[in-house]
Amino acid sequence: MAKIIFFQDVPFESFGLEFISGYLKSKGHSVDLIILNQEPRRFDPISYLIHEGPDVVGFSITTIDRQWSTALARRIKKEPKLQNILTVFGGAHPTAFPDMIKEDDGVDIVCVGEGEYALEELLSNIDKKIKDHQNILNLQVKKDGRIYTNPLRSLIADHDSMPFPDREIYYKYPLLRNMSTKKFFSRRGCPYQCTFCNNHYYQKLFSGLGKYVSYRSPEKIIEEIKSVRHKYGFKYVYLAAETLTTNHEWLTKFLELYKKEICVPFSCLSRANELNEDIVKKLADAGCYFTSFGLESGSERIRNQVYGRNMSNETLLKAGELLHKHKIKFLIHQIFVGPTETIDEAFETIAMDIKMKADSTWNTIFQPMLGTEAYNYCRNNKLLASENLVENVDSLYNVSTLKQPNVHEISNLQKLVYLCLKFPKLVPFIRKIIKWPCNPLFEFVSKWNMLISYRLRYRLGYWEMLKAYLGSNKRFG
Ligand code: B12
Ligand code: SF4
Repeated sequence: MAKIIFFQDVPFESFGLEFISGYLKSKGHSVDLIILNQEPRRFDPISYLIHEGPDVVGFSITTIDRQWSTALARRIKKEPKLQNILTVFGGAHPTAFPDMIKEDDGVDIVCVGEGEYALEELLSNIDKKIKDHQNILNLQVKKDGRIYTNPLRSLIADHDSMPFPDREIYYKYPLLRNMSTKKFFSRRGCPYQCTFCNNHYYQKLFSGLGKYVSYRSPEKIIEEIKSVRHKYGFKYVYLAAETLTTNHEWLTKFLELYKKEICVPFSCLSRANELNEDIVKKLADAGCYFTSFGLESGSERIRNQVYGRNMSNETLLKAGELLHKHKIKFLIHQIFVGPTETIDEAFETIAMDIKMKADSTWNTIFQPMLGTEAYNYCRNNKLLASENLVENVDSLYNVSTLKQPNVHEISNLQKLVYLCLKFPKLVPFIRKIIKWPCNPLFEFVSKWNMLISYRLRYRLGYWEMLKAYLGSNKRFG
């Protein structure tokens, strides 16, 4: 049977790859994954591939992965002993920007949207010695210098009938296997239209192809949690979906089952407008110790007009109160250097953090992601410092790709949020020092904040926290 090897640069579990691997293995194909920074120093991907002889090499990439992944693909394509290997790219970046196939000569195939069926068809073709893959739905295929573009197939409708995500490909690495928190994925898609996120254009891209927001059944997730507990064990559970709290009926059923059958403390993502007294109480009652949600900006103008969040300060403050009341700790996600954001508006974010008494904050610098409305807004308003920066950026925490007043000051503020939240009296002083050049002290405060947030979410011990941090520094998220 055909063999595929995926490459990833740093250690985190990609649900996309776990779902794909589960499905491919159920059809008899051989799947492996290499996490480059978890291999010994002398590890050479090219020698490894020559030794293993896969048919396909796969990359699941977001925009920040474009550089390292296409560089490796180019090396593969140049190696005379690897001429039969096909390189396939899928995930958020190729879905938003399939044209990468034209720009990167190391890329043979890109997948737009879900990859389970498309990859299986490709591997089955290989098994049958079929060399033409130009007609596989969801794929764009390069052959003899021509690009063949195919329509999209329907979205997977019945997730319960699919195999469980395959964790084996990740858990051969002790760092991931031994994490005391294990993650579970409950649904695909998100119904909101925040302008900086991929979901609004996915909703358009997949319109007419089935339900964009689709849930696994509570029973099936509980079954998966039990099987992971039995096989690998865990102390805590992280229920990862863009937001767990959208559908109250589904959630109520899930929480009842969870409490009865699993009864282990868990954390989740939520959205402030989805939290009312009833649901927060149910979450707490079922063992939720931590949730995180987006404030994004303390300025209602930036939050609602620029980011399309459609959420008032009052809603956010109410959510904070309820979480405090029911003793669920919370982290606030927020974005600095948003398009047209002023210094005063950035300080409105700090004021909201303090008012809400957030337990922690997760602070990124705005990046206009290809395909999003926010990207178009920046391009149309000539806010992009360079069109290319967007594709070449490899961190969301340090560099703004916008040209507008106060980028320097607000980028510094993004690094000092921790101090503002812990010592509100320092805010006037921080207003002054953000004019200084960025320096190791600012960087340290920012890193410390990330460590603390990570520890809080996953209930890590200090040692576990440090190991996880060092392992995934660049993609901490
Ligand atoms: C969970 C999640 C994470 C997790 C896991 C990341 C991962 N790569 O799986 C963590 C917390 C680690 C994370 C980190 C980051 N994330 Co994130 N994350 C998500 C989230 C909320 C869900 C992803 C998911 O699991 N979906 C469910 C699975 C089943 O779908 P999927 O991953 O899309 O995979 C399917 C297809 O894409 C395809 N596919 C995927 N890979 C491949 C590979 C091949 C070869 C093929 C053929 C097909 C294929 O088949 C899969 C199954 O159908 C998405 C939002 C979203 N709606 O996608 C953002 C999202 C992917 N993240 C995003 C970002 C920006 C990041 C970070 C850069 C943030 C940061 N902190 O620095 C890092 C980058 C990490 C990385 N290198 O990938 C952006 C990416 C935008 C872009 N254009 O790049 C998204 C889209 C959110 C947004 N802002 O819009 N993230
Ligand atoms: S709620 Fe979160 S996942 Fe959903 S569209 Fe907004 S930013 Fe994206």
